Amino acid sequence: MDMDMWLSTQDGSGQLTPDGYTNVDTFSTPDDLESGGWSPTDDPFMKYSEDPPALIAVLGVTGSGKTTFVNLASRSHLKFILDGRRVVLIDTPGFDDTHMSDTDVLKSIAAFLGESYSAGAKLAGVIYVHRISDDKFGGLAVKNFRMFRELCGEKTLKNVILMTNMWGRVNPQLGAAREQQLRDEHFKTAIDKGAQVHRHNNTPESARAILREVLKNQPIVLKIQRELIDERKDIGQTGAGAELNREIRELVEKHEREMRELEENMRKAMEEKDEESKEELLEEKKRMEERLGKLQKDSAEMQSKFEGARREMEERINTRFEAQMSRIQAGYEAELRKYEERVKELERDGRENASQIATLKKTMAELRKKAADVKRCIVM
Ligand SMILES: Nc1nc2c(ncn2[C@@H]2O[C@H](COP(=O)(O)OP(=O)(O)O)[C@@H](O)[C@H]2O)c(=O)[nH]1
Ligand SMILES: [Mg+2]
Repeated sequence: MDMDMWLSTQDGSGQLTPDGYTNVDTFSTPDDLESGGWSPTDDPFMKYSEDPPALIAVLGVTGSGKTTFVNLASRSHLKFILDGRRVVLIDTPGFDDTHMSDTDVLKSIAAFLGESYSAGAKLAGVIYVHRISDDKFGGLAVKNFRMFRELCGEKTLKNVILMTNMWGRVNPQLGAAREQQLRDEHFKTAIDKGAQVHRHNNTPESARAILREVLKNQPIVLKIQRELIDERKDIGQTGAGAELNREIRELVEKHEREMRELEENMRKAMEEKDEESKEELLEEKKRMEERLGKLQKDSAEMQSKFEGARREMEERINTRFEAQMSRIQAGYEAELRKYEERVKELERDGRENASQIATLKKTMAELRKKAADVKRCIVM
């Protein structure tokens, strides 16, 4: 699998660099997000101080420059400290990845976002990357941007940065004209609801300026996070899941239409005894059938994949929850034992401590109740 969604470790010695980063000792962590190896609650980086780390997700078409930006902004560490703030950059695969189906891409992004939210980690913002060097906002851009909008929802757009890059590959005037067109068309509704457009010129300074812009934000809960955790929807029932479903259905229909046209042309070629065209059309038909088969398979597998992802996510959440609760329960029990000791001591000392003993016993009863409540949580 390509390493699009991952986090690496950080090393260094705790000193502040002139550009605002702090080098810190290794935060050891498994590095493969996609396999569920990284969990926000088990990672010491997340507990480094009381102030929760800022999670920033980076989305966009495959090849738009997400990984390059993430590496530049984080100095290849992905988890880092900038201006004293802990930051985690989340690199994602695009909805058009060559190695992963769109269903798998959504599955992995959704599971990660759901799990982080249930662990109490919120996002400081989302960066959507778009190449200004693209001469049009093509089909893949439209699809990725739609999925992005569905994942984020409307209310979180003020924490969204629409980042244009690859300015070096386009004449500046043309780039500026395209930028204006994006503002007027594809990005318009997002901008109207608070999204900001930023240029990135592929330098560390430019990447840091964008991070600092995101870090000003109040943390948010994305639409998909609310849907998965608060509303307990399946991935397929979320806005993003429904959008993907629609995209796939549309493509299947388009391919089926094209297939019928091909067959019609083949029939004509046969009537006209045009062997060459017939051969070509046969080839084309075979390719089309393959594409259609793949899409139909993806569509059919979608539901079961999404259900599997939900189950796995819940299992991971539960396991962590149980561990957390067990720790809390053990804490109460340890405290209770201390109280018991104290009561015994006071009882040995004589009757004049009766009121003190009564108070302690009341606290003990409360602690026992708390421990029992926590235990009930675990059993459920
Ligand atoms: N000129 C230019 N090239 C870039 C920029 N960002 C990425 N690239 C190149 O674009 C290609 C795809 O980038 P990558 O980060 O892998 O895209 P991803 O698929 O979105 O992660 C690579 O060859 C990068 O070197 C940029 O800001 N400017
Ligand atoms: Mg990448």
